[in-house]
Amino acid sequence: MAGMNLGYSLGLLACLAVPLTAAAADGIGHPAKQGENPIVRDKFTADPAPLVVGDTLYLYVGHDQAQGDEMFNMREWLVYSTKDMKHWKAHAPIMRVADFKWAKQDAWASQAIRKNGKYWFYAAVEHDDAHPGKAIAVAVADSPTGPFVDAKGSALVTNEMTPKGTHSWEDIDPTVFTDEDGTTWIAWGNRQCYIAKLKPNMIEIDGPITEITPPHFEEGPWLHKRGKLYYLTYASLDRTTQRDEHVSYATASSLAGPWTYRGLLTGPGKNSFTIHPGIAEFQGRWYIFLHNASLAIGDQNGAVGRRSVTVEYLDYNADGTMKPVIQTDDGVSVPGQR
Ligand code: FUB
Repeated sequence: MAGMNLGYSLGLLACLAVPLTAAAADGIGHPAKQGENPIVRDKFTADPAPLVVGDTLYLYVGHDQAQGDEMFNMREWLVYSTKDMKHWKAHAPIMRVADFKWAKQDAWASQAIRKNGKYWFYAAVEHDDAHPGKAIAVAVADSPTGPFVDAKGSALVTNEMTPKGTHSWEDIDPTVFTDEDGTTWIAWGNRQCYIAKLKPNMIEIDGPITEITPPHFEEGPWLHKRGKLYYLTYASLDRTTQRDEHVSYATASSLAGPWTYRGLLTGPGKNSFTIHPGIAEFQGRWYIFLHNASLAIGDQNGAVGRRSVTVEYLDYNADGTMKPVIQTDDGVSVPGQR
């Protein structure tokens, strides 16, 4: 999102008239064909972050509430759940940015993880004037649907902790992953990508913060592992050839790196400058969640700050590389090809 052109976003507002698919009575305004994209149709949602707990996949999202030509207006995080990837249940909002007393605004990208019987929620917010710039918050709950409360009473990461960064909103979009040895790692960033370990208490950084910025890194990193390979998937922007963010990825044989750039995974999200990957294995199949701005709700068109989460199957080649993902309207309503 860095360097985004406001004139461009205003232009988008003028041309994004997409009819709303008829809503059904399942609480998320879903179309008749379960599993189609976008997943949620009665609210604008962005920055999807899946978490699998037993037979249920929980999907954490930011609530896009931009009005008119506002760029972003995000005040709370929502969670949805499914047991079959087709029928989704809406739960109460899990947290508002105002629940972090030290934060000013911006319920930006987040991810939840389970550890030691608790659910830990990491999220990007705007810090108050005590530590100007974006920051990473951590909250905790006993259940994946909350209620989540501020776990630390202060930021986990502030702008001063990454002094070599090129701008004040670099500390956004946390992704968390617990390795085989039980250590939880956190990666985040915008234009610069950082990685660090978390202490066992989950609310403090343990040791150094290392910069690992892969080619064309923009924001939205997501860590996952399949077999012996670690993946760092992220929103990318080749500023010489691309207008909107795509998704690219890198792989490594250890979270400490080195990371090998593997190229593009997806194209841009329809009508959206931003895109944001979230990856999970659920019931024997891999999925990638993304967002686009193709949905209209009433008289509100999709826009830079009115996005909608989607899901696609994610498949791998024999060498562990991920097969390119084509973004579809069908989503997982159809069997998909491996
Ligand atoms: O949703 C606000 C910001 O836009 C996120 O933090 C970025 O990943 C981008 O999607």
